Amino acid sequence: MTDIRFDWTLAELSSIYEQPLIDLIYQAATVHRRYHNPKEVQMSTLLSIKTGGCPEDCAYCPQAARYQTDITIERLLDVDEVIGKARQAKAAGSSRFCLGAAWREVRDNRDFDRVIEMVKGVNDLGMEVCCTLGMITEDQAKRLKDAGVYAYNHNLDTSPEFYREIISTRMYEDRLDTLDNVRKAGLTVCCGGIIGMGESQNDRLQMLLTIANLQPHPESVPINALVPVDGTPLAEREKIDTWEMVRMIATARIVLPGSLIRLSAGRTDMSPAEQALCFLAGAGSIFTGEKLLTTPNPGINEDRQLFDILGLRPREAFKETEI
Ligand code: SAM
Ligand code: DTB
Ligand code: SF4
Repeated sequence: MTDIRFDWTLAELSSIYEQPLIDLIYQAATVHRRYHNPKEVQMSTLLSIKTGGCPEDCAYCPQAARYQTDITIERLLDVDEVIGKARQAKAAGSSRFCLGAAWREVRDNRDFDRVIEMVKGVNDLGMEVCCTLGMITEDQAKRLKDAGVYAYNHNLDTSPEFYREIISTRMYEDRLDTLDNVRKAGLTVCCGGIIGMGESQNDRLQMLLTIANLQPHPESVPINALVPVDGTPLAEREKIDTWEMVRMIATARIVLPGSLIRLSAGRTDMSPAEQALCFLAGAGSIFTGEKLLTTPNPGINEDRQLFDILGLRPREAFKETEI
């Protein structure tokens, strides 16, 4: 039996990641079955509530104002529109609805008041509400919690070293501070990263190590494959090898036994068989719906077919991890 540990070392993570793939998947699947129901997959739907025009310089991101990308800039959506989309997502089987804004940070202004109204409305539908709004203070996080937010997403994205090559407008420390504020406010934490940006294996494992040493572990850990977008500095990056995605998910599964590992961005480039390997390796959550924030995602029909083939079913909202 694997205990939940907070003292992993890089050497341990490397030896897990580098073992023969067959053994790695088996080990990860064993942990997955010990802590979770392998037939249940959380379906989470994203909605970009404020799109583009972001002052940050995240090299992967189509929403950074400084890159010429083919997105439509949109101001903060109306509350009713957001609740309508959440209702549709719920009807399609989604249990979590995540509001994403192209903001550097949350400000105490009328826009934030409006987000609070959106949260209340979506929470009233019985869905887990998640927000990803950039950096946040403890007081702001508490306000979200009081309005009914269940989880806050803020990614570390990569290792502290490689981070400097990807983002210059904020520090790794700022990210850790936000995660701390989210935790102190009593929200659950959703924190993961991106692979395929040109980072080394060590960078990936360093990121995982930082996450694995957060106490408690984030309840949800999204592993994104870079979606290269024209106009961004990473537009020409090659697609990440699926085996690396599987290894990353499996390693995360093993070192974070109680967390839900999310097979996140990048599914449109994966075949059903490749995605099946990720579920076998311990992915217990996906983003559903035609769009992530600004880029395409497999539609609900495709995902229903995949679930039917594999014998998977959507996980209910507010379900405790089964241990
Ligand atoms: N602006 C907020 C922030 O940066 O925290 C919230 C939204 S931001 C788009 C959320 C996360 O999406 C990023 O931290 C990154 O991990 C992921 N992301 C953005 N663009 C991506 C891309 N092209 N491929 C993969 N993941 C991406
Ligand atoms: C996460 O880890 N991935 C999601 C969510 N958290 C906010 C975002 C992926 C964005 C992919 C690029 C886009 O659609 O704009
Ligand atoms: Fe802005 Fe977030 Fe995109 Fe960075 S990832 S440019 S902070 S929207």
